[in-house]
Amino acid sequence: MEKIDLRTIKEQAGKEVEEAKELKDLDKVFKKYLGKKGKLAQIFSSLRNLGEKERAELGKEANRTRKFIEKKIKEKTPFISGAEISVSKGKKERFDVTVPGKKRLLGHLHPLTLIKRKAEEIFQTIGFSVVEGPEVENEWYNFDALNIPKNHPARDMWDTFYLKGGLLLRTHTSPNQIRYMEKNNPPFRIIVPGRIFRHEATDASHEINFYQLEGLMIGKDISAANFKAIIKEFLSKFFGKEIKIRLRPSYFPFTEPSFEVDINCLVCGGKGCKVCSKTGWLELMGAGMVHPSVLRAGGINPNYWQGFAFGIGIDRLAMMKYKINDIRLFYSGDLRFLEQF
Ligand code: YSA
Repeated sequence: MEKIDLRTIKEQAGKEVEEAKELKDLDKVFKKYLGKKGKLAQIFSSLRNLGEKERAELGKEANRTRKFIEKKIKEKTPFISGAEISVSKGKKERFDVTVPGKKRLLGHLHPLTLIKRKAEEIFQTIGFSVVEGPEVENEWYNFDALNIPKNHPARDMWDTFYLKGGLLLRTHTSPNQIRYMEKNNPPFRIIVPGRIFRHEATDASHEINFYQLEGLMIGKDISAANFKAIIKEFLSKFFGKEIKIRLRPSYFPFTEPSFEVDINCLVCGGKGCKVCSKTGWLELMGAGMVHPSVLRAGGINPNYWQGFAFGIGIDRLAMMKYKINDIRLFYSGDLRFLEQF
């Protein structure tokens, strides 16, 4: 008889705990079954009227029931109190003004973005407009229009990622020379910063994905001397001091003459390190006087107009500015590195 009572008590208490919606409901269940005058207390007090064996048996069972109900109430409490707190939020939430505040962590721009913006700012002060172009290009803009016809060995200068449908990931920012010339009449001076892609081996100064800043200035009698003056002006403003550079004759199908500009390595001060391949110089940009075929491809008459173009490696500019000895650090996602800028 008593055993059946205990089973019923267990079932009822369990059900009532389940159905409890507020803490005061749980409190009621507690009092009803586990309180001083609760159902279990009555059973415990009835034990004294029983024989030894029966008392031991029923006592054990009553203890198990008590533990069961206590556990149920304990498990349910956090669910109800959590809900009650969130319901009461806004209505009666109080702030303890003496609790120390949590420091807000502010993000910041990536070093390459900082360098890109700085370069844009300086070129704008010299009268250049900032233009953008697509990262996915076609062969016409990336190669043909730049005087690099199909099967021309010069295409191998750029290790290209080809996509489906005759498209590719641009291997330089130079396609934007054509895109801009098609839609604008000279004279003009523009820069086009952007991300580019090359399928090549990486090392301390080479990445497969990096950033360039294209420059193009077209006018009546723009010369290589103008190019040199502008680049020197840009570099001295960018680094805040006179910078040693050297122009080397080079070859690009889209410029004639062509040259490359090296900067005296600022990571090692020109002594030689892994960034400058122990030469003391780092190649910073390719440049030259725009080839007449390129002007024609852009719809500009080379008999009236001429100018220069250049492509600066933004990553290398950043390496020189911040004295970074490995380009791959920029793409490592390592916060210990990035937090320093
Ligand atoms: C040349 C003549 C022009 O009229 C206009 C632009 C140019 C530049 C040409 N389009 C070009 O891409 N030349 S380049 O292959 O020598 O790259 C230009 C610059 O990008 C390099 O001087 C270097 O600073 C950077 N660069 C090249 N490969 C790189 C790289 N930076 C990081 N990783 C790489 N793998």
